[in-house]
This record gives sequence, structure tokens and C-alpha cells, in this order.
Amino acid sequence: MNRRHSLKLLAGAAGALAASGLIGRSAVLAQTAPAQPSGPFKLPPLGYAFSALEPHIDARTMEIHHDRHHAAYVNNANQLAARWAELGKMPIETILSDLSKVPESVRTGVRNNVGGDWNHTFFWELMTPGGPKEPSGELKAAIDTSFGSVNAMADKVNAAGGGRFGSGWAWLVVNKDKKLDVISTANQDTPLELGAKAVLGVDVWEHAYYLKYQNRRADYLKAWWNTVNWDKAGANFKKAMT
Ligand code: MN3
Repeated sequence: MNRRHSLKLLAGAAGALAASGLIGRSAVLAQTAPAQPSGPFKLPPLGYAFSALEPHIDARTMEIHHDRHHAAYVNNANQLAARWAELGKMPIETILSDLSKVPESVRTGVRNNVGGDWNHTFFWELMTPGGPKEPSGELKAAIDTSFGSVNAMADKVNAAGGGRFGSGWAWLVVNKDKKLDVISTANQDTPLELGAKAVLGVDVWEHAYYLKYQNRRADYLKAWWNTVNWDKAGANFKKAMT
């Protein structure tokens, strides 16, 4: 029996149960389709297959990371939006740039979950199975000026990610002085609250690499550079400099 057929049978059986009044309509929906959280936050589709970044990042890690971890941040953000309506109305960059304006009762939740949503959306878009394998143009020139070479910049990002105790991110950013800089943030904190604009960012939470790399974060970081979408990084840099 193929998957579509079995799903059809399942839906039919659930429908019959619902019609009989044995289970409610919402239970039927939960069995036949992934839960669609209501609220202003939506899980963005991954722009490529879970397996597209193999062998650098394995398909199972990508699936769990996107469909469960990122989905959880989105679901939690929607629950927060039900408690603080402004959350659904303001651009999330504006909110994350100044968390002191968020009511204290939801501030930690917003920091962690809206931050998690923003960070992961950025991360998925920054990776690609295709595209150029190194930066070019203005980004390349700025990296050479600031760090000496692309490899020297990557070493700094890897050191920032490797040195992050516990969970967090390593970033190449354009800072407040419009200069390239390498930073690390804890948990789901974003560069936005530091007044910095992200060019590149890599997730160093264990969930991002543990299935394939276990405790070898440095190996994951080294492999991760093979997935970078340099066109996107270049566009991020251009936007950050304007
Ligand atoms: Mn993550």
C-alpha cells in the first residue's frame, strides 16, 4: 500500500468515526494533516530538499531541525501573539532590535521564540546546494580588507562558534560602524539587539549537528562552509551597508 492510499484510508476511517460522533472534527484534522498553527507566524518552507545539503548536513538533521525545532519556535511565537497582540502587527526586526519595549510578561518568550524564528529563517536562506562556492564583488573586497582573506574570516567565525559555551550562534555581521565583524550570540539571541546586521550566521546548537557529528562541533563548522549561499550573503551585505 502506498502512502497516499494509506492516508486516504486513514482519512476515511477518521471521517467515519467523526460522522458517528465518536471523535471530534478537530481530532480528524489532526490525524490527516500536519497541525496548522493559527496566528501571524508561519513556518517558512525550506527552499530545497532535506537531503540537498548532504553530505555536509544530513537529511534527518535538516528534517528535525526545520519541521520540529523551527516549527516549535513558530508555534510558541503564535501563542505569545495571543497574549501580546502587538507581536503580530510590528515587523519582527523592530521588536528584536529593542526588546526593552516588549512587556516583561512575554519578553523572555519573545526573545527565545521570535528570535528563534528569525534566526532559523535567516539560516535556511543562507544555505543552498548550488551557487558560487566563494564570495565575490563588494563582500569579497570587504572581507579581504577586514580579515585579510575569506579563510581568515571563516577561521574567526569557526572560533566564535566553537567557543560558544552551550547553545547559540556565530555570525559575520555589519556592525553599527558599518564595519564587518564576527560575533557570537547565546541561545536564540539575534544580532539585531546589538544594532548589527547579519551577513552570515551558523547555528551551533547541538540539534544542528549532533546526529552526524555528535560532539565534534568543529567538524560540523568546517563542513558547513560548503553549504553557504554566497549570493544570499552578498545580498545581505549590500542591504546592511545601505
Ligand atoms: Mn537551530
